[in-house]
Amino acid sequence: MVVETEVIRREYLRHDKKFPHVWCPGCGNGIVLGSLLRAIHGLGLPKDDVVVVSGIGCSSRMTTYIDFNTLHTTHGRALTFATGVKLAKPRLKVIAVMGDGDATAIGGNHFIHAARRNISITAIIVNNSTYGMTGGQYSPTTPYGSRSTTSVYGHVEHDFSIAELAVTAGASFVARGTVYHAAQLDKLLEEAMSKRGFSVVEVISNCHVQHGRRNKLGDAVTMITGFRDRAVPVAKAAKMTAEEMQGKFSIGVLCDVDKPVSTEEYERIRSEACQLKS
Ligand SMILES: Cc1ncc(C[n+]2csc(CCOP(=O)(O)OP(=O)(O)O)c2C)c(N)n1
Ligand code: SF4
Repeated sequence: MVVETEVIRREYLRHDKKFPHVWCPGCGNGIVLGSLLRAIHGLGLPKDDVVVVSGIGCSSRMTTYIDFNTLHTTHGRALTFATGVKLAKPRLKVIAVMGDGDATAIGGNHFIHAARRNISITAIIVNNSTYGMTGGQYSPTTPYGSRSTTSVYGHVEHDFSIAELAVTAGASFVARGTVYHAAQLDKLLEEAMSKRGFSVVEVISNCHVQHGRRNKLGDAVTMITGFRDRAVPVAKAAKMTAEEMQGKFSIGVLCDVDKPVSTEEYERIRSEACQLKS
């Protein structure tokens, strides 16, 4: 395991160029980064075949540190850039890393339509319930009643579930993990990256500096172990009542279906059109 970690560190990090990183000590983004690298390594994907695209936010800084083909793009537009890359080079493994604000507030429509289109991209959404980078404003996943810099007396809007939105919008594979369950997260990311079609992994993570501090949720360790206590495996959650699930969330695979994939459909139409022309 130590050797493996050393290999991953040496092989996949741009350690000469981009460290030290910008993340606060204890931020879950580091755990997600580790999981992403272990999953890519585990699948044996050649580095040149991997494209990682991100938007803007603390989590989106991930592309700066990793040695693949990377695109650090504009806020809310990671999936639009990723879609362009995938359409131009369908054989590449395209992964988009986003925060909850990036993916589901400013980028919300792009997220819904990437799922509906079922394009073969893996979306990793680091859900820390806040806009971490810009100082802790509320996002679509900030819980009702929570304090943030834009809801100092308690948030009056209701949060939604990113994973359930992805299922409804038509993604082929949807899973939810947490930064506490790192080994499970490695596996979920491997499954998502192996899937044809749009795959989504929502990762429940901690921003103890912005969301945690304002809501007295404790330090990084307290928040991360809190995920252990609140997470319920999907199969068990299905048998629990809404009251029993109060304050909890399910983890594991929420949806895994096979259906036509837009990149393949697009290739078919393209070759049919080329034949008609010749
Ligand atoms: C068009 C645009 N609007 C707003 C911003 C400012 N901005 C940068 S990061 C960010 C929020 C990031 O939050 P999230 O996506 O949840 O990621 P986190 O930092 O929590 O990982 C915002 C609003 C921007 N860069 N561009
Ligand atoms: S502000 Fe929050 S999300 Fe950003 S690096 Fe710090 S702990 Fe992580």
